[in-house]
Amino acid sequence: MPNEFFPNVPKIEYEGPQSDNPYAFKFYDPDKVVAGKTMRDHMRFSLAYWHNLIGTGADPFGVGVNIRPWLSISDPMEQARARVRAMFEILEKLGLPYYCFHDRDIAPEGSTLRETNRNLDTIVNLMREYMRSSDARLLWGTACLFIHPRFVHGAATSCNADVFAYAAAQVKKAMEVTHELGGSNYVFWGGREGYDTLWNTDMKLELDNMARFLGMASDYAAEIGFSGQLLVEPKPKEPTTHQYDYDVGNVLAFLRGYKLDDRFRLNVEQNHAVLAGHTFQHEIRLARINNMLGSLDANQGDYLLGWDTDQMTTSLYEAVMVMYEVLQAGGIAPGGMNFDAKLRRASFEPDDIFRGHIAAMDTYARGLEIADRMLQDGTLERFIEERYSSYNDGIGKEIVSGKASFVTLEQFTLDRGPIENSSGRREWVESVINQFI
Ligand code: XLS
Ligand code: NI
Ligand code: NI
Repeated sequence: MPNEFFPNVPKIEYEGPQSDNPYAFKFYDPDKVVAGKTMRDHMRFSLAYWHNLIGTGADPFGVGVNIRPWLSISDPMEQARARVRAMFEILEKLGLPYYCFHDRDIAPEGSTLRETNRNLDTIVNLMREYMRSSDARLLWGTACLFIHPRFVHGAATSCNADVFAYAAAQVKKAMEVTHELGGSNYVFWGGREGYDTLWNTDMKLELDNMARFLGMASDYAAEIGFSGQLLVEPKPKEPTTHQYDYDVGNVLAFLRGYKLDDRFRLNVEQNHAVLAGHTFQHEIRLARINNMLGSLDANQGDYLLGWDTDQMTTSLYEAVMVMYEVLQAGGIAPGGMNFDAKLRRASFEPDDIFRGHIAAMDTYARGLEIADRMLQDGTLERFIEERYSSYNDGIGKEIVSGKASFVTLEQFTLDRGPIENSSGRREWVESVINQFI
């Protein structure tokens, strides 16, 4: 077990709910079988390279505060190598089965794309070596098309065709390395694919170009034999005022409109759902019932703040919602639950990386057990079935089987007396959930 950067942190084991050891799981017991699968296989937890290995804790009002020994190494490639060592130490100690990265998280840019690609290859080879003696696998790769100044107007939706070309070349390489590392998915998050004002924007061209870009990307994935899922990650705003991948509903309409919906699924994030004015459950449900649920960015936003705080999930209620949907989707594989989450700025010590992940992993583990008990019990599902039972026969059956028309529905209604409704019982339903929690 590597022990270079976190000498105070042991391998994190399951000790049970009574444990007061901060470096132990209280509820996440990876080998425990729930609903026919181990917790490890249900969750498919993943570490986000950017938040843990790159993030400094800087915010718009203050400088970086995080104590991260590898970040003080001045040679960029040496630092990149140290970050790989630090990542595998975190993965091994937490027993995390997956990780995710942006191309530019793992290796620095050179002066040309050719040089940048060479840097990337060096680090990818190093990662492949580490993966030989580790169980950790790549959940997804992605390309960072938003930090460098060239992406000031976006990437695929930039007004500058040279930038479109650069972005395509960059994504081509990012897909290749994701494939080389055996990635299960590839993610498109349009970091600046949107606009700040329509008064300088050709919206039609930008949307058409985004579709062209995604089409070319999926053609290229097929060309290199990458059979992982291609995922679009919706987000309504930030950094642009209006992001085109606004929410699940918008992305669905976009993909269908451009006939791309059979090539992509969705990577749904809690904080983005909240920013779009939805619950996470709403976004997961909408993706699930349209057979578009691909993977989850498992974090939590602050309901009092209007930006993407990317917090570690500690709300049990949130976790129950998530696992209730995931269980009903039949699982999240080949996607997973990626901790696209950073520690609060005041949690700046290296060991907080472990405490934060333990907190989130335990929260989802409890969420899983609670959701499983809810589904086994079936009270809510029976209530819903009963609530819609008018569609099982009579006029309801005619409606859902497509036999009814406005004429037959008028005939049915014209001479009938008052309609009877029954209560939706929201308060009771929510108290049933509390009984399970
Ligand atoms: C930012 C996004 C980003 C994606 C990966 O808000 O969540 O982190 O998950 O590019
Ligand atoms: Ni994300
Ligand atoms: Ni985010």
